[in-house]
Amino acid sequence: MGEKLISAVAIAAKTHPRKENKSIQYGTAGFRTKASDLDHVLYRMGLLAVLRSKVKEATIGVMITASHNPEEDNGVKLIDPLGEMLEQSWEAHASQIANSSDENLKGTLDELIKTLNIDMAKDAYVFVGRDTRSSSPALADAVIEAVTALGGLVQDFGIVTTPMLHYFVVCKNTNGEYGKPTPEGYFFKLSTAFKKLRGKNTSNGKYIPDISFDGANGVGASKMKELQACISEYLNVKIFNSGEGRLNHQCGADFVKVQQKAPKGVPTRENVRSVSVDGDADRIVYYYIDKEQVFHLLDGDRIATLLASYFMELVKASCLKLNLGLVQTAYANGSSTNYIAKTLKIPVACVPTGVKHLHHKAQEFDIGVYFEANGHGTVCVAKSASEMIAQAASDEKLEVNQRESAQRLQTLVDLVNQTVGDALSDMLLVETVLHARGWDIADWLATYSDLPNRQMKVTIQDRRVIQTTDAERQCISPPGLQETINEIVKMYEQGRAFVRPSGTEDVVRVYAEATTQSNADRLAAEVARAVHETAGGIGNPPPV
Ligand code: G16
Repeated sequence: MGEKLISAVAIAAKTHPRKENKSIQYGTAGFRTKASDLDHVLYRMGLLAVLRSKVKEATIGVMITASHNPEEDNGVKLIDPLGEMLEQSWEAHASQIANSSDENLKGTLDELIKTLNIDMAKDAYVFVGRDTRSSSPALADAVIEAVTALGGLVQDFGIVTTPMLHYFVVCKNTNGEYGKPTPEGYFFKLSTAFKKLRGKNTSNGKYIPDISFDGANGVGASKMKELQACISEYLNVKIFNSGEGRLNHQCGADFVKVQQKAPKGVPTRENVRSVSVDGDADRIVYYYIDKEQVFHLLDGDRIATLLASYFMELVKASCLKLNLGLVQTAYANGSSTNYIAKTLKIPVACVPTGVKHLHHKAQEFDIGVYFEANGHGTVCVAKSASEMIAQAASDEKLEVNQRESAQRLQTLVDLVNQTVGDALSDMLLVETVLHARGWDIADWLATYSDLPNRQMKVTIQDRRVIQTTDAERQCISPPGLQETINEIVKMYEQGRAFVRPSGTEDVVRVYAEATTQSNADRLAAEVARAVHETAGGIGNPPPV
């Protein structure tokens, strides 16, 4: 086995050398940077995936994508055995291996193998998937070469959405209990649950089974086509931005959420529910244009509240003693948090950005609904809760209504990709709830009113100088910045603002909300200027 490691490291230096002395960190969602800087990182992540697989004695996933970032970027995230994001303690190992010099790589790996007591004689299995970026095939090859060099077995799924790969990994490691680890298995599971929940009536009340789908010119579009083939009699999906334009360029979930406008490439159809997904289809936002041509966004907060309220309704109707909670980040609109706590009366928690944080918090509940405002989220159902639901669903002694509610809840759980946010599964969940309630999109919007908000980006010399605490709501470095933000925020009615370094782009993000759009815009601009002045801004300060 030692020989395999020696030759794998030799291949690293010869074929996948670390060309520059640039440091890179495993961030919010793995490594992300210019694709041209990633070859050595991907090869090394192939090596790490083998080590992880040996430690966990399970299949590990490697997804090559830069999701919402522009086409020229790329990235990689590792997927743990139950389809979750890589365990946090291993992020440090990943960064250490990625940043090691070619000469030190063998020493770094030896050290890790020794410290973690990894039995190199164990087998290793790695699933690989990639998005549609032109740089992705070569990066996938680098991963595959590394896994093979270390004696691991690879299954290459080619172009898939990120959540599909997460799903394959959990299916494989639970011996099919969660479903079949194939694209067909994935589409079958989702479409079967969706059709069962919908029944024969595709319309209901104000609900019309017609939707526009913005695929961000990425993998989401082709996978939506495959899903559509299974559900076409139940939902009419018109697909746009399916690869004819540039990936994520003026389209996709991130563009629609941040710019608060409709994407390019999707014809306006008044009052029609429309969705935008991102470059690897793990995020989704809804929007529509009303007859006055006003754009309305229904983001991750809206999806969270809709799903949580429906799950709660079914839990109550089936008389199950299950605790349900909702997890958000600082980006959640203040109105949504109020609505959850005061109207829905559901416990709500706030954690730092990154689905890994939300996912773990959500697992503390029997049913944990989590969503980032940007549309990234899902529902986690504890094993014990699933068992209770299944038991109630088949309990002949229960009243019919109680039992049927439990049956519906059980099928709803089947429609969820519990491993990670999944744009396709989330869309079918939202469509299920709207259909069940007989709602059109305006009814959904009417549940509460968002506070106007604005997001901005500031480029500074080194974004690591910005450090935060309290789920990123308070800035503790550089000194004095939080005090300045507090002074600015005080001037705005219901004003709220925070800053944080992005984990996927080389920028500092600024979020602000207030009672009017012009105030939210001005508040964001003033805070952005404070960041620029205090934290080493590059270029001209943002205009206020
Ligand atoms: C990733 C993460 C999300 C996060 C987003 C932005 O999304 O998975 O949890 O909200 O990046 O992160 P940041 O503000 O740190 O750049 P995606 O869709 O790009 O994988």
